[in-house]
Parts: sequence; C-alpha cells; structure tokens
Amino acid sequence: MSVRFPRIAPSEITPREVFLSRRALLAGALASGASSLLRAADAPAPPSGATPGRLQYTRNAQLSVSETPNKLAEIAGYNNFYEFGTDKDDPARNAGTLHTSPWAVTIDGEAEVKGRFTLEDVIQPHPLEERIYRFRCVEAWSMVIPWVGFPLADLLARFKPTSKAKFVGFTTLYDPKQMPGQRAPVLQWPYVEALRMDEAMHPLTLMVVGLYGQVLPNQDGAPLRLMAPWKYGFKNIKSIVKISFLEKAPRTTWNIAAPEEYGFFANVNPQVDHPRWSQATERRIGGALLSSRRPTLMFNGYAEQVAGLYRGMDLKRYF
Ligand SMILES: Nc1nc2c(c(=O)[nH]1)N[C@H]1C(S)=C(S)[C@@H](COP(=O)(O)O)O[C@H]1N2
Ligand SMILES: [Mo]
Repeated sequence: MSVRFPRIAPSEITPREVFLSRRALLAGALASGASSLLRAADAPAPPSGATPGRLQYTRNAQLSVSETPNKLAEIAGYNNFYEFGTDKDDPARNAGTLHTSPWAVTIDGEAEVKGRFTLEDVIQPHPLEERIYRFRCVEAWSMVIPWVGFPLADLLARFKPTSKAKFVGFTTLYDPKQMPGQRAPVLQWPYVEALRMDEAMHPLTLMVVGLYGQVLPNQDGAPLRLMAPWKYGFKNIKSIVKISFLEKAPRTTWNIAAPEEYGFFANVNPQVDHPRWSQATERRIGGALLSSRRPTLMFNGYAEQVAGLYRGMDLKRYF
C-alpha cells in the first residue's frame, strides 16, 4: 500500500500568532463538547450539563476492527508506564501526580517550522476520530482499544519536514517530581522512541488524545501519545513533550536497555520470537481464562495495510 501524503494547503501551515487567534475562535466553536484539555485558558467554561473531559470526534469505522473493545477499567487499570512504577497496577495508582495542563510540545530538527507550541496549538487544527485498534504488548498480552486521536501525518505536515528528515523521534516528559519512577534507574530517562518517516506518515499511525470518548487517563499517556497499531506496545510512547525530525535513526529506550531483545522496528511478528518467550500466541486481557489465548497475527492483523513498508527487508534481522 502506498503512503498517502495528506493534502494540506500551504495556508494550513499557519504562523504561531494565527494559531493563537484561531484557538480563541475554536474555543467558542467547540461549545458543549469542549474539554478542559482542548479549551483555551481564556475561553468560557463549557455549558453546565457538558461532561468535563468529553471529546468531540467522529467514528472511523473503516480503520476500526470489529472485535469487542476491552473495558475502560482494563485499559486504564493494566498499564506499562515505568515512569510511575513497573507493576501493571502502579500507573493507575501513581499517575495522578502528572500535570497535563499546561503542556508544551517542542518541534525540532529537520523541519521548516520549529519551536515550542502549546498542546492546544498542536491538537486544535485536527478533527478527532475514534478508531478501535488492536493493541499488542511485547509481553504477549493484547487488548482492543477505542482510541480518540488524529493522524500523525497531518501533524507532521504542518511543520514542513525537509528532505533530510528520514526519521521522527519522540521524547516523554522528564520530571522525577511528577514521575517518581524516574528516580530509579530502571530505564534510561527520558523515555525516547522513533519511527521511520514512512511509518510515521502511514495513515494508521495515530496521535492519541483520548480513550472511550474522554480525555486520556494519565496512566495511558496523557495528554498526547503515539499509536502505531502494528507494532509492539513499547513503540507507542506516552506523554510526549518533543517531536524531532531526524536524518538518522536514533537509539530508542528499550533497544538501549536490551538490544538483543528489542529492535528498532518492533513490528508484531508471530514468526520472530522474543529470545525469552514465544510471540506465536497472546493472552487477550479480560478474556475468559481458557479461551483468552489466541494466535498472534502478522503485523498485529494490519499486514494488508503495512506489509509494503517492509518489502524486501529481512524481518528476522530487522526485528
Ligand atoms: N513513556 C513511556 N511510554 C511507554 C511506556 C513507558 O514505560 N513509558 N511503556 C510502553 C509499553 S511497554 C506499552 S505495552 C504501552 C502501554 O500502553 P497502555 O498502558 O496505554 O496500554 O506503553 C508504552 N509507552
Ligand atoms: Mo509493552
């Protein structure tokens, strides 16, 4: 499948001042669906009756799987977010110390438009969609998750990457006061991840801001996280504060921690086992105990859309 470049007119690449006035306009237009996340600081409060944190979005059925989504309690109660502890129930208990507003995102590297932008500047030009995606952790468990977000490709295009930009790097917030897990040297902090440019521009690759129609719970990577659904969970970096356009592939957190176990690509592949366990099957979280084991699908079931990105590559070598 060829990678479609989004049709974004040059006028869409607006200078910061225009973003700011547009933000004020949008704050009014968002009306009852406005969330505190998307509302400018000076905007009127949502009318009473509106649920705080509720997002406005359209359903993208075409890019959604038809499997039944996991319950919110499962998705927000069984997490990997080592900045808040290494047990699956640590993030839900500890992520309350993360302050997601105000939030800034820095854009740097090989792009014409760079700088430090507010979260509102980053998100507001983009219509939000709900997409129900399969999610597969490298630890051989899986879920089905109704994310709310927008294509990463649309965001990247606004910053006009130069022809030198071959990779996109992402960095999580580093603040041990808010993220107590960063006081322990379990990983190299801050958490960093990256995609090849064609992976980043793929229409399935989502910038996620919500879950089940609501602003993301902190433990799931608020206020902004990545979701490339054909890759193992660890590629999908949470609480992003920096996006970098890069000439060369950077090192990535789990690859630094254990390079023989976690490659750069991290494509879900039932034929390439982790050195310490099989990837042939997975346990669906929340499923009935005996029936919850199922075969893992090539590229997590997205082979038809993404296999072309890796044509000719030895996936045992580039794992
Ligand atoms: N910053 C950061 N991002 C991260 C992680 C992390 O520890 N820190 N864990 C990764 C792993 S291993 C997985 S499986 C997913 C889990 O996302 P979820 O908790 O929303 O299901 O987040 C990924 N992104
Ligand atoms: Mo994971």
